[in-house]
Amino acid sequence: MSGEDISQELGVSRTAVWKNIGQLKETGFKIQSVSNKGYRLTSLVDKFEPALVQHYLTTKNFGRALEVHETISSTNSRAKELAQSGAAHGTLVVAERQSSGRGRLGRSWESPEGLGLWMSLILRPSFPPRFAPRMTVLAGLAVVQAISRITGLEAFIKWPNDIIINSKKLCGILTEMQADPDLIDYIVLGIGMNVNTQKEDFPIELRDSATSLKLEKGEHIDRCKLLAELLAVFEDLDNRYLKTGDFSEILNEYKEKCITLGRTVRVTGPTEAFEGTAVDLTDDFELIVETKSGESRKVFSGDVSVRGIAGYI
Ligand code: BT5
Repeated sequence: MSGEDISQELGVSRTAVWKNIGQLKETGFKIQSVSNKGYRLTSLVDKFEPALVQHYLTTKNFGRALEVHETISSTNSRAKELAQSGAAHGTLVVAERQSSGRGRLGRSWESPEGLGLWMSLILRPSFPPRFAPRMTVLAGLAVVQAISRITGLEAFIKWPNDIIINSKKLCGILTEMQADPDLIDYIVLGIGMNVNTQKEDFPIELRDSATSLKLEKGEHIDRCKLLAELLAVFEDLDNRYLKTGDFSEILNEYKEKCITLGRTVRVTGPTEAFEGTAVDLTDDFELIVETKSGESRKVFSGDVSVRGIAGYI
């Protein structure tokens, strides 16, 4: 496109076009300039460039307030700070790299630069705190649906919060909440997804248990498009739940994608460990496990390993 056409279309001077093209190139967009012809965009920047993310966004609230970091300790920690100081429902924090990404129970989350989706969304739902796990359900389903739409890959959920492809961990979800006994102040929903990670980018101890979209699909994935799709699907699910107030249908969709059900599991709780078969989920998102002696037990915390899936030792 010629500089003249761009300046006319946008109603700005040729100098402004030239300056902005220079800035875009510095950001990482690949733009060829051919004298007397114009500019050609040959590739987009492989970064969470706010303008690019906004360009793809179709949501009303999710991601409309956006903070992007090159490096941050943890997007969840940053989102909690923002939420404490009043950030709105739907505010999003994204980073290219986390220096101390967090998993559950004090574990760490590998978040190498430019290869993943490390994000935290601030939510201020109006339901009571005991329903907070429902957000994890919505998030898990949203991740699975967004992956399917962007890559065509079928992902599954390991209860409560791991996303699995080919028996390996692709993504983890960390839900944190600040609440009074009967009112949620905020939920920070952290999602960590390996997107363009190659095998050698993972630390040795994760190479057999972790995977990425690129490893599974065999091609580079546009992280900005993936982010926008994920937010769109997530907001849709959230609206659907808000509108109907009916969670059972959504929980049924989750169950269909839940790889834990019907399998042998090992539950490691704070005080004891036992094995059994995972048979169902309750409406409160507890896992029902039938032990070998025929006892039916509800699990709502603790770690559950699934035989045959990443992490079962
Ligand atoms: C989780 O914890 O799976 C939740 C991870 C949430 C990460 C996101 S990133 C954005 C936001 N900001 C944060 O600081 N956190 C959230 P958990 O179920 O505890 O799993 C942690 C375990 O997964 C570790 O002990 C490793 O074994 C494994 N692991 C660590 N990094 C991994 C990675 N990149 N891919 C696959 N597995 C990983």
